[in-house]
Amino acid sequence: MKLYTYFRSSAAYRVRIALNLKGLPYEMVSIHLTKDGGRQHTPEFRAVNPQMRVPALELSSGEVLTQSLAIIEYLDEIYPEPPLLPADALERAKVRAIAQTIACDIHPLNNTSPLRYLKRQLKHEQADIDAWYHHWIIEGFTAIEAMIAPGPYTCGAHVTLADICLVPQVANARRLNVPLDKFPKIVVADAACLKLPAFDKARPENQPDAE
Ligand SMILES: N[C@@H](CCC(=O)N[C@@H](CS)C(=O)NCC(=O)O)C(=O)O
Repeated sequence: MKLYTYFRSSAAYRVRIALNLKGLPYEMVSIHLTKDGGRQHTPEFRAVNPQMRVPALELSSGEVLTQSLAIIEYLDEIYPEPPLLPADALERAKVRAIAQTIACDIHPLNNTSPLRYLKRQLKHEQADIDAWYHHWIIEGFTAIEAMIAPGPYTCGAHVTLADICLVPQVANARRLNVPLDKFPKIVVADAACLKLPAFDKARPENQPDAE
């Protein structure tokens, strides 16, 4: 499989973790999201993903999957071990609720394109944009802190899709100096995950394209 990725992309980070947890080999193609105005906009990459975003996962059949959660759920269905979603429907809904709080409610507001739009089109100052970034992470993390089950991981004793989404979002928060002292359960779950080789190998700083 071929993963179109970028070291700093938290959505690609999610897929790297899932592939590592499943023990699946993959080749990485780095798409630099800022150089030359963003190489995700080249015609070559647009042919891979019409949305011009990473991640995209090219399967050995040549089929290309996009959207990190769709990719991860596909991998979980085709390669069921270890499972990334609980067998119980209620527990599964709780895992998806945390994953979607991050992937649907926090991350889209702090993503490269909306931030670029705030700056270039709406002419906001960098300080306002940073405040916006902090605000949506703090609001989302406040909800997640109340949703976290007794650990060590976000939803209990097993790593799930919720952890796969949480760890990259915490990395973004740290990179932008969002204070995490009000989120002790998030910090503990993040630390537990990062002790696992599958998470550690997927960290931005451990990628071949890291800067
Ligand atoms: N919902 C998508 C988000 C994908 C996404 O927005 N990726 C970002 C990097 S984290 C990107 O490629 N941004 C490029 C851009 O916005 O131009 C997913 O989960 O895969």
